[in-house]
Amino acid sequence: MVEDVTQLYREYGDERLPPGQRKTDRFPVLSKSGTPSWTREDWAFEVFGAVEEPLSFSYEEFRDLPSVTQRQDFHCVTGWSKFDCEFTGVPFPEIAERAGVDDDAVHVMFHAMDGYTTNLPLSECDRDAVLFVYDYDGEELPTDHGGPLRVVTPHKYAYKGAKWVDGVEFLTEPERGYWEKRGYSNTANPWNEERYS
Ligand SMILES: Nc1nc2c(c(=O)[nH]1)N[C@H]1C(S)=C(S)[C@@H](COP(=O)(O)O)O[C@H]1N2
Ligand SMILES: [Mo]
Repeated sequence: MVEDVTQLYREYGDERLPPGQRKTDRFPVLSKSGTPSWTREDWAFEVFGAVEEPLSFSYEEFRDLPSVTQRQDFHCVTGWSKFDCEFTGVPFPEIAERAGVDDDAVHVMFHAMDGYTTNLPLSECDRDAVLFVYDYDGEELPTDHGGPLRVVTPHKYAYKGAKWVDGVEFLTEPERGYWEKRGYSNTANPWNEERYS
């Protein structure tokens, strides 16, 4: 079953297409430094920081977690939006619950295999539309788009969704990720055009 979450824009604005964006039917690839290489055998996904129980998953273990398939929109800060992406993966709250997030955790840092990081307040990522994605349109997520595993954040510009994610860290203080330190908005709400800080 595919769950349609393309209506979440109603929380933020009147139009599905955020201001200053144009719709594309392609799915461009955007990466700070190319696609990292990895092997299925060595790949592991770690949950750590302010949690009761740090977790580690192999690719197969991750795929065995309860998953959902959602239809979502994708908004890049450089001005393109792609509607109706079909993503399959594990919702953020499923992971947070398994790790048991400490009461004093307020923030999250996502870590990726290319050295990329990105951050969000816990309250803004602990929602069902924030997915750890391994399949796109019913096929394994292409490596250029972040396979084996990436994050998607349909309520934020797409730089909040780390491709090649291999770690999620719970923090007791806010911190800034790769682009957030280099001039992109820390908050990244597309309907408010929060592009730069
Ligand atoms: N690990 C990692 N994740 C990343 C990036 C990156 O350079 N490295 N770029 C971000 C940016 S700016 C965008 S727009 C999207 C692009 O995703 P796509 O290449 O699948 O379109 O990934 C985001 N996640
Ligand atoms: Mo981007």
